[in-house]
Formats: sequence, C-alpha cells, structure tokens
Amino acid sequence: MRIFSGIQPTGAKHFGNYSGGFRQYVATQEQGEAFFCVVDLHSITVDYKPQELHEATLDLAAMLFAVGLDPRRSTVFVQSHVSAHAEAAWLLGAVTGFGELRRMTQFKDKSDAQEFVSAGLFTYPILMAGDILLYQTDLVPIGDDQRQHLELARDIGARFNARFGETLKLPRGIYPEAGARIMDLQEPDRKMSTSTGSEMGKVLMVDSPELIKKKLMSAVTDIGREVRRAGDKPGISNLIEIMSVASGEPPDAIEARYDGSGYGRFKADVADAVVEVLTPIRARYLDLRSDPGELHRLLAEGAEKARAASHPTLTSMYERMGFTR
Ligand code: AQP
Repeated sequence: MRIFSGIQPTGAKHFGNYSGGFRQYVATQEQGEAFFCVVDLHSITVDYKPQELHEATLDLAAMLFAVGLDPRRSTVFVQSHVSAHAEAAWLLGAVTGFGELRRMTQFKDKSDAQEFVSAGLFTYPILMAGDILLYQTDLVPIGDDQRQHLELARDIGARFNARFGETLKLPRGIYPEAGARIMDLQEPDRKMSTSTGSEMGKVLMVDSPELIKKKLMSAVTDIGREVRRAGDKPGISNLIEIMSVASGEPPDAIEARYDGSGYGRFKADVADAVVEVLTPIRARYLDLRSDPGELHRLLAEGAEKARAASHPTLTSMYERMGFTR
C-alpha cells in the first residue's frame, strides 16, 4: 500500500494543518510505504520571498519529523529535489481540461486575493496530480479543502489511462472524521488558513503555551451557553472539533461531558488539551531546527528514495505518450 501527501512550505503551520495533515501522516505511515513531500514548487504560485522559501522549507521539514514521521519508515523529501514532479506536471497538462481547472474553488478564492495572478496558480492542481500519481498512490491523507483537487487528480489519471493505456493508479483521499476542516478562531465561518485571517484566528504549531491559551480563550463563541455542535453555533462547533482532535475523544462524548457546564470551563480545557499536544512537538521541532546539517542529510536521503520510486512511472508515461527514450 502506497501513501502520499504534500504540504506547502508557506508561512507558519497551524492547527488546521495539524488536523488535516500532520497527525494523519503519522497515523498512515504505519499502514504502508509512505511518501511525504514538502511541495516547494507549489509555494511559488503566489507572491513569495526567495529567502523565506528557503527557511520555510527547512522549518517544515523539521516539523514533519517533529510530529513523528520516522525517516526509517517514511520517505520525507522536497519536491524540487525530484525533477520527475515538474516533468509529470507538464505531461499531465496534455490531459487536463482548461474548463476543469477553471472550476477549482481554491483558484477562485486565492486569485481574488492576489494583485498578480500567476499562470502557476491556475495550473497548480496539475502539479498536485503529478505529485500523487507518480507514486502509484493508494491513499492520500488530506484535509477537506483539498477534496476537489484530489478528485481532479483522479480524473486526470483516468483520462491519461484511457488515452494512453493503463499506467496510473487512481488514489483515494482519506479525511479525518473530526477536524477535516478546522475553522478560524475569530471568523468561524471560514477555514483556518495560512494566507488569510488574523493572527488571533489561528493557533500555530510553534506558539508558546501562553499564546495558545490566549488565542483559544478569546476564540469567538456564539450566543447561548450550551456546548454542542449546531449550524448556528459555528464557534463552539469548531472548538468541539479542536478538542476532539487534541484529545482523541469523539465529539459526541465531548458534548455529553460538558453538558450544562458553560463556555468558560470548556474553552480553558480545550486550551489545555491543545497545549498538551503541541508542547512536545514544539520542543522536538526546536531541537531539529537547530541542526540544519542533519535536516539536509535526511532530505537528501528522502530525495534519493523518492527519485527511485517515481522513476518507473515517469518512464512509462513518456513511453506511452510516444516520446523517444
Ligand atoms: N483548516 C484546515 N483544517 C483541516 N485541514 C487543513 N489543511 C489546511 N488547512 C486546514 C490541510 O493541511 C494540509 C497541508 O495544507 P497546505 O499544503 O495547503 O498548507 P498551507 O498552504 O499552509 O495550508 P492552508 O492553511 O490551507 O493555506 P492557504 O489557506 O493559504 O492555502 C492539507 O492536507 C490541507 O488539506
């Protein structure tokens, strides 16, 4: 069983990334041969600073090991170190429809926020499809916001197979039962996001315990005092999901436990649970980040394994498409 997921080195990672990304990666690495990729080529599709990309790539690599990815079990690597990704994206462009890309809601949302809309922002889902399909992936652990891109990756793979012969495995997404879409703490009707929302709206993986508590205690809640999920209670519903992710307790059990207790105690407990999860990760992260030489070594090892694993698929793609080799 092959597992693949990618994560962008843009800005500081937040609790939404932990919920939809990091913790699922750690859980799935037990299930088979896992590849986790720092997708730096994706990061240049919006305005960015080269020096920050460099540092953010190492930050994210350190975070992937800090959350518990084991380099002996999982292949952790940087996308630009494996040129097959850029090549696959170009080849798959031949079987991706302009209309399909135009329907991507993330493109609509992100392009609205950009002064300069790059062609790369538009074609980004083809690169993502290549990332996944190159590894003959069975499972893709992701958050709900990537659902549409994964469906497109499957469509692109199916079209390639229909046009050039059976070459690419069509992967399945896996989404967490609770916490597939963590919402912004200050604006709970939009997702917690790197590029949007205020600082107080997101708990960062590297926040101090004091700051985590401050952010969660000042999270926007709703009228009333019942701790239960409901359409008209987006703030409390989000905190229940966060509590579930941090404690492992199902949302129903959390509602039952806080029945009649009011928001104050609940928020303080959510903060404690999040601090408990993130504190050891932060300590390991700081430790790993202080040794860039070791990070570079681990990433070089990962890139070599990823090159070997992706090479057969890329070669078949070229051959089936009629290129001379
Ligand atoms: N709010 C979220 N809830 C659950 N999962 C989430 N993910 C992202 N936000 C949430 C999941 O995290 C993984 C990595 O996402 P990414 O590579 O897109 O990283 P990012 O750019 O830092 O994530 P953002 O916050 O989504 O950035 P914006 O909004 O700026 O594009 C993915 O599996 C994703 O589903």
